[in-house]
Amino acid sequence: MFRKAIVRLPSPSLVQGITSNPGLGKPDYALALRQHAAYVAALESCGLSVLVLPAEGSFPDSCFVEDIAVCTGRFALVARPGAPSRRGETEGIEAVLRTWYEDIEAIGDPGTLEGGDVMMVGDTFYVGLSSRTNREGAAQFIAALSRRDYEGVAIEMPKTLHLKTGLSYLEDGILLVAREFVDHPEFAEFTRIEVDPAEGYAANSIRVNDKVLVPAGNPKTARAIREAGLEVLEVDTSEYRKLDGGLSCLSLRF
Ligand code: CIR
Repeated sequence: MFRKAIVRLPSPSLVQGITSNPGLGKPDYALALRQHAAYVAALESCGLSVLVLPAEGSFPDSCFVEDIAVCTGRFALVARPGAPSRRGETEGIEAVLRTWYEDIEAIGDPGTLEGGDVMMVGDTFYVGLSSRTNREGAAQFIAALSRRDYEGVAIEMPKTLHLKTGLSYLEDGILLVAREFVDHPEFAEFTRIEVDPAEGYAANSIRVNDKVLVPAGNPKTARAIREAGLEVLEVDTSEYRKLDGGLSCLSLRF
């Protein structure tokens, strides 16, 4: 059960955020702000109390707050982004996390790890080895997990940005998988919902207590999740999609 979320407002510099797909165009900042407010309202409707951090203009991608920390039930981790332009985003997050956590660790040089590469399944944390999370960062995190009786599993990844770009755990043994992860042997035991290739962006959906937030405009995925017996809440993140960002990236939930 999640009770809290931390989000960061986007700043006007959002338009300079990293993207692998410039063809989608620049985000419309006014619309991004409205979508952010609706996202916060959606989290609140799932029972979370949401801390909204102020915009941070020097870091265009800083609204993707999921990447700069990992919040577990037993400790918090300050990440170390692999993207050089994002490295400074972690400054100040430890002080914020201190509100709830006494036990906080941090990834150290030469390790890099972004929270988008971490997927929690009960007491097991899958860690994607991506272009943003290196072996050293994953090893540091997995060591920190095992010191708290958690398990960590490093995952060799296809060329998706983050592990959760292509994979989302919806609880109850259900895993949402996009095509590149469908045959991944590590996830064979899950009840898998395969995302239609035309809706690949919806592989980044999030279970928040009794509901699953699904990006708007992905009807096949929304239907499949409903058919699995889960309640769906559609949330429009079109402006964040232009920067490869999705629903999970916009918050830390714990
Ligand atoms: C980036 O490339 O870092 C941002 N434009 C998007 C980050 C998305 N975060 C995530 O998937 N957890």
